Amino acid sequence: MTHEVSPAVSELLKDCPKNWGKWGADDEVGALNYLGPQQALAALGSVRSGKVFTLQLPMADPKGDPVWPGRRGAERSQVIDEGHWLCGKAPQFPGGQHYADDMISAYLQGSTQYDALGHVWYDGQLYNGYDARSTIGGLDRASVQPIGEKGVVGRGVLLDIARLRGKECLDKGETFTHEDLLKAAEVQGTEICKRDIVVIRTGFLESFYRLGADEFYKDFIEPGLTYSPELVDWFHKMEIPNLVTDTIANEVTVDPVNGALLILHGALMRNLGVTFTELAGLGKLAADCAEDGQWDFLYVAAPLKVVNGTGAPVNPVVIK
Ligand code: UVW
Repeated sequence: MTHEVSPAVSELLKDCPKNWGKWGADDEVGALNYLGPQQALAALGSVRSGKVFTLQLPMADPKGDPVWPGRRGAERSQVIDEGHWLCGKAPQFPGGQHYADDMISAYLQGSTQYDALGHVWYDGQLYNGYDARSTIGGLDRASVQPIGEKGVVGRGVLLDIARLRGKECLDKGETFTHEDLLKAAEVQGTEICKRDIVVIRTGFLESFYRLGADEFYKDFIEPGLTYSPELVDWFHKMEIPNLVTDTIANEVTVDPVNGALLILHGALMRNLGVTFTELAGLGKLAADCAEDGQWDFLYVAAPLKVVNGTGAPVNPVVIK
């Protein structure tokens, strides 16, 4: 469906619930406040076999990383290596050891990452009501640094929507709702509990590696969750602290009903303070969950503490 003029997100979300002020006027981590020592200890109950999974996609792959169109994948460049000694250009250190150094140039949203709560806004206000002018030159409020300081530890639950629909990967623009999340949980024989870290697999990023970049970016529109007031109420009522998906933006790119771009960034991130973890690699974890029938786990993550950053790379760790 095409929409020549979509209504403003502020109009669409005018009755949307907000968590602004709930954790104080200076809060910068939003719904992560739902995760405390009690949730960390309870999540240990989901550790049964000791199997460990890491969710970061490869970064700075010379063959290319999946990124939002217009961004570039991370680029790594070598600064010094044995070649420098071989051609006599390297420093000679006492003791004679050699070393390698390199550097990286990367969009902070260009790899598996946490978005800062101030990453996306409308109506001149960020999460918690902070003035959008506080983003100029770097996020003075609701940057990724406080998320890195706090860390994220809780019970995660994987909901495999691709599997639910009997597909390797959802189609471009294919949508689903919280009702589908509940259905996936039921079919998987698991439960979504209050304050769970919700991890959703669509299979979409796996298609980048399977089909290649040309096919992945052709008519680019990601599959994902689609907006409804009921979905927002569900996230609110369930006190979901963190939404993790194997897509670049955690929601369908363009809402098929109202035509707005990334409206859940406004409804969940800006208004409810739900943290977004994007570009997660979920293939191995999903295969293992399907095999042993255990879809819940201990989830541990902390993005890099980039001062004033709009997001930061992360390699979440899951223990089953
Ligand atoms: C955009 O900013 C487009 O999305 P993301 O949250 O994926 O970085």
